[in-house]
Amino acid sequence: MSSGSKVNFEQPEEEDDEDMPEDEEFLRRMREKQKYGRRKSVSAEGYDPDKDDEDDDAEERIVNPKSDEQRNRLIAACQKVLLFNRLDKDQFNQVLDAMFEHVCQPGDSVINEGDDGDNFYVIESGNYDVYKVINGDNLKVASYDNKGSFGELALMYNAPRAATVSSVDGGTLWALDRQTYVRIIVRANAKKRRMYEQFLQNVHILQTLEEFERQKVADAMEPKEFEDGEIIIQQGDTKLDYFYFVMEGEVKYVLTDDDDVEKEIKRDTAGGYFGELALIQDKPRAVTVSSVGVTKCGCLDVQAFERLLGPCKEIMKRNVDLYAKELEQVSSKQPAEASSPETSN
Ligand code: 1OR
Repeated sequence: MSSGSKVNFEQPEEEDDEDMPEDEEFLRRMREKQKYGRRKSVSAEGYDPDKDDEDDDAEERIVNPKSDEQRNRLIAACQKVLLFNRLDKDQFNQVLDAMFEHVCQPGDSVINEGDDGDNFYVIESGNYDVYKVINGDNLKVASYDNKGSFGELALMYNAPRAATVSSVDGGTLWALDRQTYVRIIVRANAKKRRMYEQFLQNVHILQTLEEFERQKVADAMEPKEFEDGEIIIQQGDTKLDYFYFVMEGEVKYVLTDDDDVEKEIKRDTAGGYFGELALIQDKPRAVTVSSVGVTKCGCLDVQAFERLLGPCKEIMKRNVDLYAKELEQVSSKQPAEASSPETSN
């Protein structure tokens, strides 16, 4: 555990079998654990993401007992974590079993830059600031506000902690140990990485990135599927959460003017991207983006966008002028050219 952090390994409360009939798998594991006395052991493992899935069963499973109340809070916090979306039910349950509560006091540093990675953290509550030493100065580079997760980089890339993360006002985190993270998340990620890498190779703005940088974008991308007509981004929204690539299907951009008249600006298909403008300019969303038919997108959260697409931002900024022209055209009621950002295929 990182120095300076206060960790609460919450003790299990007395559990009555009748109270949790829905979680039989959990109980079965608990009984098995008691029967065979299996202990957790955390090793400085290397990992092979392409290892056969059958090997998975041979590996030690970590179970940190929890009360019903804790498990419910844990599930609620984890439901918002995109990284967990691609896990099947069994994998997700194994992750839930292994996670443990980590209560922070104000000012605690949960992660220290340069340390070895021990855990991945999901935020249940509290604000957390991220600091990084840049040119000798310890600068605040990001913050998390009562949601999100952090600490994946050191575990994913077997690297020292890239930044320091500390609790501002105290709060509750859920920690997942390195061994389980590598065994389940990194392995599940390998399949996704291959899928996204192929797609990203053909995305024009990413051509300036090195291959390993593209790989990191692939790792950070999460799939989101939208039904026909579903609103992906709402004009005026100040919640700047994600940046999107269109992977399959089509999206349309609609501007609602001051008289509440809606005007379609343009459409984008596979290879196009959207959502960067508000993130770059730190302004409310400029138009509404919705799906035309079922549309599959890959998205990056705002931290990953900042961290990984920094080198591409200059190219994206060029589109700001293009957007302004498109909006101008629409506002002056001239039909918009079928132009799209230079990144779209
Ligand atoms: P980690 O395992 O390296 C520190 O431990 C965590 O802070 C890291 O994983 C990320 O989850 C999280 N650069 C590096 N790490 C960041 C950053 C970041 N933001 C959050 N983390 N930024 C780039 C700074 C030049 C800030 C991006 C907004």
